Amino acid sequence: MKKQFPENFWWGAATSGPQSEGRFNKQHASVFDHWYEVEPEAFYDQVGPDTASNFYNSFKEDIALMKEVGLNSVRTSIQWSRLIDDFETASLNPDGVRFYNDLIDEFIRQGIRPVINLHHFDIPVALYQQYGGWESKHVVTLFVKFAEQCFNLFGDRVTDWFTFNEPMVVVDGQYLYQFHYPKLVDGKKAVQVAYNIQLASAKTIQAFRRIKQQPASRIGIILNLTPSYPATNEAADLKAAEIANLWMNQLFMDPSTKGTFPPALVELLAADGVLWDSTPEELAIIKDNTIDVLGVNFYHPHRVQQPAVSADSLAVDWMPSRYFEEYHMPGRRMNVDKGWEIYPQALYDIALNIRDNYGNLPWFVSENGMGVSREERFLNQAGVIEDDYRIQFIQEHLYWLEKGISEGSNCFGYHLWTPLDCWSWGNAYRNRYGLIATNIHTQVKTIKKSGHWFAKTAQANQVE
Ligand code: BGP
Repeated sequence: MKKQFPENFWWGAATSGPQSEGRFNKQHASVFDHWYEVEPEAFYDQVGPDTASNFYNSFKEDIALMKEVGLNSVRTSIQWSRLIDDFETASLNPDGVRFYNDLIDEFIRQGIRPVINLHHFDIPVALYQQYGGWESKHVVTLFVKFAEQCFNLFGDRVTDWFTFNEPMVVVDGQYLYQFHYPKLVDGKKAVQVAYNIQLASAKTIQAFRRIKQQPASRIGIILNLTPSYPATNEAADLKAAEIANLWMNQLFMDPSTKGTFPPALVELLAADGVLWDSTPEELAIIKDNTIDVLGVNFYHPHRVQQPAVSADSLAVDWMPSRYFEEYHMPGRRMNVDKGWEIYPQALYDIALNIRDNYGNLPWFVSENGMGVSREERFLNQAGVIEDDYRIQFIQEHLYWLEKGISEGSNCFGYHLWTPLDCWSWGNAYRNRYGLIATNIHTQVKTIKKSGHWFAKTAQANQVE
């Protein structure tokens, strides 16, 4: 059955500066440039952010391909370490200014709305080395200065801004579960980092409202929402799911939209002795500077259960996962290459949750996608990757999204991760997500079957 989407729906895709551009300005390194320099063997195929998908050199041709696959909007990010020369004063690097100006102009020239995000995990490594990165409130101040430069430089053309992509991944990856450099395990720091990022987001929104150049401009945050479903209806599993949702979803969602952290989470952290340092002035800034618009990255849900070992018996460093653990639900549908469950209905649950519990604020799917390895297996004789699994994945997610919209959820767009196969910290180039294939040796780009399908779907503004 055909499902029609609202008028002016955003049909788009998302990428980020560090994952697509390649290293063009060597004066400063982001944390990922540094990680790749010191530990290249950590990355599949040893392809790194120095090359990525060569977007810096080929952005004009790449944007033409994005147009061809039907995108009317694209999100990317501005790299702090590329735009800024001196992080303390936020003086500008001319190469960075030129590149991002040209990039934004080119998107607009080709009829694609540029959606700009300011932080995609890519803090300059110098700010780690000097201040401990997001552990420091001084870094919060420096980030706002960088953001102000972006609003002043590009705010005459860019109307859609986001402060952070997936702040939870910084907390989890860098401070708890060791999947992002520098791979620490420190619950106390993790909690402070979460707070500092939320503060940085609110202060950036405050600055944006002071200096925004166009009345229609708006700003938000991008959160990876992972609905946590309990293994059973028993009280202990329900409790585990409640805490998982508080930590993984509400920690950023509530202060970003309502201006306050969820009281149940604050109580839990305080009882565990890991609550952040905050001041009344900071909390007032968070309260007064909520978002205009929300981006939701959705890949997979969580299934959780009560942990086998009770929280009290764990004398180790504080970890949120002492209150919940993953439940391997029998029969769940998996993307085996990535190890993530495929459960499109969660997008409907998210849509109704935003409608019912978050004032039905405007939102869009800012990432959703399917990473598959060795896609050359699916090359046909004409040299096109026949990625029917990706088409099916998108179709199913759009089906549930449209159902949420038709029941009143205020969703205005769907962005796939990602336009061009690109690099990532967790994955390098192992699993490919793009509508357009990138040959990492030649940097030749070829539209996949899903790209042709996406163009038709966007054009019709409907999915079958
Ligand atoms: C999201 C990130 C993206 C992207 C994606 C796919 O969490 O915002 O940057 O990388 O996940 O993940 P991966 O590349 O690790 O498979």
